[in-house]
Amino acid sequence: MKTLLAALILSGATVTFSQTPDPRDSIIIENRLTTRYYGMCGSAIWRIRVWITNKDSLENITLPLEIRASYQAGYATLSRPADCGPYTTASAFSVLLPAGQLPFQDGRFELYDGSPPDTFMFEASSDPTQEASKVPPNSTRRALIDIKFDTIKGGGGPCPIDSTLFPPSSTISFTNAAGYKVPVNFVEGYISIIAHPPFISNCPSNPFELLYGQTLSYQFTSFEGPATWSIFSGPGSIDPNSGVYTYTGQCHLCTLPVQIRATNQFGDIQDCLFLIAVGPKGDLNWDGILSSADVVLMLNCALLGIPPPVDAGLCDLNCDGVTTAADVVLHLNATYLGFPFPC
Ligand SMILES: [Ca+2]
Ligand SMILES: [Ca+2]
Repeated sequence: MKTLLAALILSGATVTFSQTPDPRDSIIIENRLTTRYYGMCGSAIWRIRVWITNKDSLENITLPLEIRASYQAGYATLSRPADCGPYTTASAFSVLLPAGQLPFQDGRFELYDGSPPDTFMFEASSDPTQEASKVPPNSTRRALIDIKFDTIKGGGGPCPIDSTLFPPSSTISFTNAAGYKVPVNFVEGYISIIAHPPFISNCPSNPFELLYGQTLSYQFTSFEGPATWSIFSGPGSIDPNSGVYTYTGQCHLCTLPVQIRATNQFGDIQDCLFLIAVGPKGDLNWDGILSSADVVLMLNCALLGIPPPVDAGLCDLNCDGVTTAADVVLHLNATYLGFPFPC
C-alpha cells in the first residue's frame, strides 16, 4: 500500500514537473509606454522587443501571439507583409539572435487582419546539419526579436500582447537540443498608449460678469492640434470650429455654470467649466443695480417710446413681447420692493 501511494505521488509529481515550465525557460514581452504613431503601411515605424532565457540549447522557438485593443480602443497595427506597394516589408520581425542561430525564420499572418484582436506567429528553427545554429543556453535575458508596427493609434490604456494557440495546434514552446518540445514561462507585454487631450489653454478661472441683456463673446483656444468645440452643459452656443462662445445674459441675478468641451481627431476630450454671473433684469442703464435711474428709463420706454441706451427689448419685463404699463408696474415692484420678475 505504501509502495502504491509512493508510486502515485511520484507519478503525480512527474506529471506536474513535465507540465510546469522550468523557471530558467522564459519568453518575455517588453512593456512600452508610447505616444501614437501614424506610419504608412509597411513603415515599421515602431517596435517592441521579445526576450528569452533558456536552460538548454534550443533548436526551435514557436511563439504564437495575440494582441488586443486597450480598454479605450487603442491598438497597434503590425508592419506585416501586406500589399503596401513600394513600402512592403519582408517580415514583421527583426531577428536579434547572433548571425547563424535559428536561421530558418518564418512569420504567419493568415489570422491577422488589422482589427483587434489579432493573432500572429513567429517561428525559428536551427539547421539540423549545423550544431552551431542552435541557441546556446542563456541564463540572462537575450533579445530574440523586435516586433514591428506601422501605427499606434486610438485611445489610451494598455494593449496586451499575450500568448495564444495558433491553429491547428501551435502553442508557445521551445524545442530543446534533444528534440523535445518543452513548455515556457511566458510574461505578457503591454503597449501603453498615451492619450493627448486637447489642452484648453484659456479656461476662465473667474466668473464672467454679464449685465442683463449683454452679450458675452469669448474665444476658447487649445493646444495639441485642432479641436472640435461643443457645449456639454449650460446655456449659450459655441462655434464648433473657431471655439467662439456666445451668450446673451437672460437670467435675473443668476450664476450659470457652463461646461464646454474640446474634442480632438482621436476622440480625446477636455472640458472647461466656468461660471457666468448675470446682473439684474430691469437694469436699463447697465450700471449693475436697480435704481430710480432705471425707473425713469422704464417710464420713458413704456410711455414715450424712448428706448433705453442699451436695448429696447429689455423694457419687456413680463415677456409678452411688448412694452406696456404692466412692465412698468413690475419694474417698480422690483426696484422698490425687491419683488422678483415673473420671467
Ligand atoms: Ca441701473
Ligand atoms: Ca411686456
